[in-house]
Amino acid sequence: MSFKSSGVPQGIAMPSRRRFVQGLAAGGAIAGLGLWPRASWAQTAQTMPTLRGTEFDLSIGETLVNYTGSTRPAVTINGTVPGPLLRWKQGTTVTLRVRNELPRGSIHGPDTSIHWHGILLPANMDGVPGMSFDGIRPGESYLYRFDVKQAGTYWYHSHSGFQEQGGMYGPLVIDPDGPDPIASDRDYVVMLSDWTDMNPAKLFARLKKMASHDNVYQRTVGDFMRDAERNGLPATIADRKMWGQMRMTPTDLSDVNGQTYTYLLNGTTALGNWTGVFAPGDKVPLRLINGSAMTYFDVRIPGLKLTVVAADGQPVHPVTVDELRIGAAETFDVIVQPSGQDAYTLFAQDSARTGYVSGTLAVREGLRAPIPPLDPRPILSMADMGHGDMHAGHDMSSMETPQPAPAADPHAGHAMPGTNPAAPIAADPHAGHDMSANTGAMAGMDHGNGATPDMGGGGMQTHPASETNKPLVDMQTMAPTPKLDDPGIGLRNNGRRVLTYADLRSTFADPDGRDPGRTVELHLTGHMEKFAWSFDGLKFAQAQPLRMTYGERLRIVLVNDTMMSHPIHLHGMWSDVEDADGNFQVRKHTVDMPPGSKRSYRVRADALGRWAYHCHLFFHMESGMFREVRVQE
Ligand SMILES: [Cu+2]
Repeated sequence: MSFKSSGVPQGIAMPSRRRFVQGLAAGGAIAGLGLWPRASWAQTAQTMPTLRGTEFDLSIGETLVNYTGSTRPAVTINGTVPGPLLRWKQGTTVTLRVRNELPRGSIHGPDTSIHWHGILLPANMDGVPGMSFDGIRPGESYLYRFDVKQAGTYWYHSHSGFQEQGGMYGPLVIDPDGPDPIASDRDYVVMLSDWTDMNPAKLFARLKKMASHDNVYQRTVGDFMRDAERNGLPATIADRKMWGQMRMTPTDLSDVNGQTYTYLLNGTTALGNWTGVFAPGDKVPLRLINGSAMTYFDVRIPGLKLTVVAADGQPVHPVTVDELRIGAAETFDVIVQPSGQDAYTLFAQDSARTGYVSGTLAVREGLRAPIPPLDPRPILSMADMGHGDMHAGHDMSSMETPQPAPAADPHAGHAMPGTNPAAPIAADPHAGHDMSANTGAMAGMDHGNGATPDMGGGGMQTHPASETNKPLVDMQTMAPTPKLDDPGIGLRNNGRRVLTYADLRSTFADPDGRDPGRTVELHLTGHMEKFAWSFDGLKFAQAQPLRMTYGERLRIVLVNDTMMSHPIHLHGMWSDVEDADGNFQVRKHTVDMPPGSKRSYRVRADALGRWAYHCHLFFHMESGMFREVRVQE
């Protein structure tokens, strides 16, 4: 029966498909409407909808949710945010029938798709419209069927329109066909995400118009006086002038933050208090998934150590830490062993310290432990942005010690393409160094051989010609380094042992074994004020696909020329991250790139077809930090 013949007015969803998902305990306003068909006050682990087996029916629809006191339409999978936990088994073939039941006129429509993040599969099963798949039109279905080759913790999400920001994501766990390294009676998925009441398309429009909207934390006159007293007036004036010329402030840490977002843990807010029940002494595996659109979370459980045993679904040598940063789209499996307290708080604050979500591990439902305060707001330093230690002795950070710049070139400066190179940018007398001589003949940046690249050993960083004098590039890094052992901005010297990328070591050797046959260098570029993001200064529409030959092993070197972190995700193939010496270190599907970093990974081009390659910060991808990778015979 169609909408028309059923007499349901178009533009209004079928009531049966609308369902209230309660995230905020202050949701009494909805109760007043008398619409509580199947409300859940707190989505506990016990009630997280889980689908197991090899055959799955998933319905994409619109569902009313309330996380803030206001009721909004979310785009949902089988009616919930997140969608159901899918539990597959390695070695089976799964069949997933995904039906587009978005109502006509939905702000989230019309087409939809599901991408299985980090899963090896044929290109036409990857779910990216415009690549090897056309998307799923209203009222239609798509049949996904593929062999499950891997095990571990993953997730899935829409790759259409703004649906991922609108609530369309869910956890995915694949049980191994052999013994499970983290087998346990109870393992919990902890899926973190960011919700906004805004129409995501309008949020994107706001970013384009006023990228700094959420960065309301301008430094004050008081800060200026304090810095002047400590560092001297000329240095302080030069510092402020430099930041002014970069059109940002040292407190710009994220584009969208707690000013706009309500953070969710398994689809509920901190007030909803998701609770995982444990028996004292149990080893409890937690499968941390960052399913957010734009948020880096710093996660810890005061009173408990986190033993990290897997990253992006793949096992790593166990490493025990107090805290970890999880970038958008990354997953970490950690094991905790609670004992001695009845309740512990699982605390996840955003990296800019503008908000948090929390849940509880407890011996029974209904308990709580204290929730720690947000950490102090970090301040960016020049070293954070890979510009070397321009201000030796000038500590720009009042809250943390800047990283020593390992490759501090005395000429390390900071270039802003398109600005007058003669204009001094900072106190550094060498700043303003004309970069054009270095950027001439680097088009493509394909070095043609697999020789271990210079990963920040001291030379001045070169830049692709396509990045020079481009309106969409507002800065370039001059002395980037891998920063693998850097906990990250806001996490240094905080008294806690924080996971770094250097800690992540796969339990297996390089699964390919060959040295890369060639090296491709790509720069992550952007213009803060225009909210324009790209690879090599070229937006997706302007760029040629990155071509790979089927079967080849190549090295990708990423250089982050921006002041933002970017979690970079290659579809269809693994990203085998190298250490600073170019040796295989850890297998991932999403590689975090902090500001001023230069990191490399190996790719085996073993999947034919057209694949998406992009920043997993949703609005960065939308604004152009996206490339097609084409693997051909
Ligand atoms: Cu990005």
